[in-house]
Amino acid sequence: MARRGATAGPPAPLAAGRVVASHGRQLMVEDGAGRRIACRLHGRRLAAVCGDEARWGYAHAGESYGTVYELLPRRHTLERLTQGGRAEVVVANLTQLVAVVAPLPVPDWFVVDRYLAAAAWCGIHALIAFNKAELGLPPGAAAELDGYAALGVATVRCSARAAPGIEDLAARLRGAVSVLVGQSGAGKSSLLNALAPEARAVTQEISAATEEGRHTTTHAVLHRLASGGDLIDSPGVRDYAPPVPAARAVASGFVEIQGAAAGCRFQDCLHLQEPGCAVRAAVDAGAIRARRYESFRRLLALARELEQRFPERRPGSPRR
Ligand SMILES: Nc1nc2c(ncn2[C@@H]2O[C@H](COP(=O)(O)OP(=O)(O)O)[C@@H](O)[C@H]2O)c(=O)[nH]1
Ligand SMILES: [Mg+2]
Ligand SMILES: [Zn+2]
Repeated sequence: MARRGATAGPPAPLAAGRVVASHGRQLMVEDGAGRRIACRLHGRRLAAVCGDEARWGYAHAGESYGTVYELLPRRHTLERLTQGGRAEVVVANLTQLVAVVAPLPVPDWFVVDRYLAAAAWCGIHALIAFNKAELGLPPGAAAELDGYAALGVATVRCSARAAPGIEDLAARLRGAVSVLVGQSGAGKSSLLNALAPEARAVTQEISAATEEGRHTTTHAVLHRLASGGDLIDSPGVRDYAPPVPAARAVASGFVEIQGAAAGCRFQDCLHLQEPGCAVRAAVDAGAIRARRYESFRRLLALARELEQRFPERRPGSPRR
C-alpha cells in the first residue's frame, strides 16, 4: 500500500530549529529567526522533548506544518523516575533549574531537595525562588532558606504580583536556559508571565497547535525572555522523584553530606549505622541539618528499593 510521498527522503536542505513545546507526536519548533512552526515527527523512532535541537523541513511544498527528521544529541537533561522505575526525559539542553516554592501551597522541602539532587546529578546549576513573598514567610521557611544559602544555593525571594525580587530573578536567568519546577500552584506560570508578558499568548497558541487548549500547564514550554535567557515552564508534579544513582552515589546529590563523607572511617560508608561515620557525627553536632539528612535517607531508601526491584540496575550489571 504505497502512500503518496512515502518513499521520498527528507527535503534538502533541512533547517535547524529548537523544540519549544512537545505534545506526543506534535511539536512546536522555533527557527533561528524566532519564528514558531507547528511540526510533526517523522517516523516512529523519534521522540522529542522541550529543548531538543531539531532538523526540520516541509515534506511537501505548500504544507502548513513542518516535519522534524532528526534530533541532535542532548547535552544536559532533566529526568524523572517513572512508576516503572525508568528514567524519562522531561526537558533537554537546559543549564539551570529553578525550584519554585511559596507560602501556599505549604512548601514540601523534601521535593526541593529531590530537585536539587537531580540538578547535581545532571550537572546543572540550581537555585530556589521563594514566590508570593509579599504574603510573608510561613513558619520554618526562613530557616530552610538560610540553610540552603549556607550550602551555596542561591535563594531569591520574589513575587509575580509585586516588583521587588522579580528583577533579581530576571538577573539570574540571563544567559541561561532555565526550567521552572515545583509544586502545582507555587506560581511558576505566573512568574513566567511576569517575566515575559507575551508568554500567555504564546502558551495559548502552542496549546491550540498541539491540541488541548487547557489553561493549566500540561507540558513544558520554552520562552525567550526579553531580559535575556530562555525560560521553560513545566507542569507541576505532585511527587517528583529523580532517577537515583546507585546507593553509594546518592550522597553526591547533597553537597554537605558529600563533603562530610571524606571523614568516614569506611570508604563505602552509606552514612546510616556504620561506626565512625562522619556524616552522622555532623548531623548529631548540628553541622548538617537533620531535615536534609532525612531527605538523603529517603533517596537512599529509594535507590535501594530500585536495586531490589530492578536488579539489572545494580552497579556492574550491563545497563538496561
Ligand atoms: N499572592 C500571590 N499569588 C500568586 C503569586 N504568583 C502566583 N500566584 C497565584 O497562585 C496561583 C497559582 O499560580 P500558577 O502560576 O498557576 O502556579 P503554577 O501551578 O506553579 O504554574 C494562582 O492563583 C496565582 O494567581 C504571587 O506572587 N503572589
Ligand atoms: Mg503552571
Ligand atoms: Zn558515613
